Amino acid sequence: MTATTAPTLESALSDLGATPDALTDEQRARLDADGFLVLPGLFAGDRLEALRARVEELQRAEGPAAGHEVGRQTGAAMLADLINKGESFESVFTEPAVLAAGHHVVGDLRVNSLNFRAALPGEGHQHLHSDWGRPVAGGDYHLCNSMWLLDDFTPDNGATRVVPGSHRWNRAPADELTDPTAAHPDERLLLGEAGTVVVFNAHLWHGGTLNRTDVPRRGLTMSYCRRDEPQQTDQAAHVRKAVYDRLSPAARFVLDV
Ligand SMILES: O=C(O)CCC(=O)C(=O)O
Repeated sequence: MTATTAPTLESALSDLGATPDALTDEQRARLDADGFLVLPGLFAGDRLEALRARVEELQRAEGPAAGHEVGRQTGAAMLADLINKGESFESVFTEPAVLAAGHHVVGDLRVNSLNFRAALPGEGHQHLHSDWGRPVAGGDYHLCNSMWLLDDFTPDNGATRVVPGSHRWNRAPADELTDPTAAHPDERLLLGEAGTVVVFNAHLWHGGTLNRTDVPRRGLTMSYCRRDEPQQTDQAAHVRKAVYDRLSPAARFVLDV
């Protein structure tokens, strides 16, 4: 009988292709300095179409309850617990470059959650915030997020804004800003074509902006947390048998199921 070896973080990342060469040194340096990294065309083509189609099906099926697992937001359409809601989402949390970036930011990681947010026409503006509730010092990061652009993000349709470098400030926007809804002098809009992924250190100050068009601006948020932190979606509690059975040992390790 052959004994199977339980995956380790290193073996899981390696099996999934999230090896050191999944990112260049320059990309890692940019993620460190700016707090975000744009990866154009990462899932353009059939993958993009499959994800859009599944999101549209789920929105029809879930109706007004959609997003209830993580709490609904005014001005936005939400979906949550997506890893359990379609096979096309399984290649999102195992995407080598994004996983490698998550590992670079938080070290020993597991999936935090995979959700969907669409800024609705005429709405969607958010406070500048960090996804981690409190400032951290010395690069002790707990959370890395990524925005998967299901539509082009344009200056008009509610693209995410970020304040480059703010993840290194060890300050919370709510404590620093008189009006966290106002434009920040250093903010930048994350613009790109559908099929782009923007990985961002979730300690970076960021937020959705107002969608001035008449169609929703859609994106998936795929986040990883440190392995010793609670997940936004408790994957072991939620994972469906069909999903578990399909996943490789390495993917199960990253999901922590
Ligand atoms: O959808 C976006 O542009 C950003 C969403 C976000 O930052 C959030 O909901 O915390």
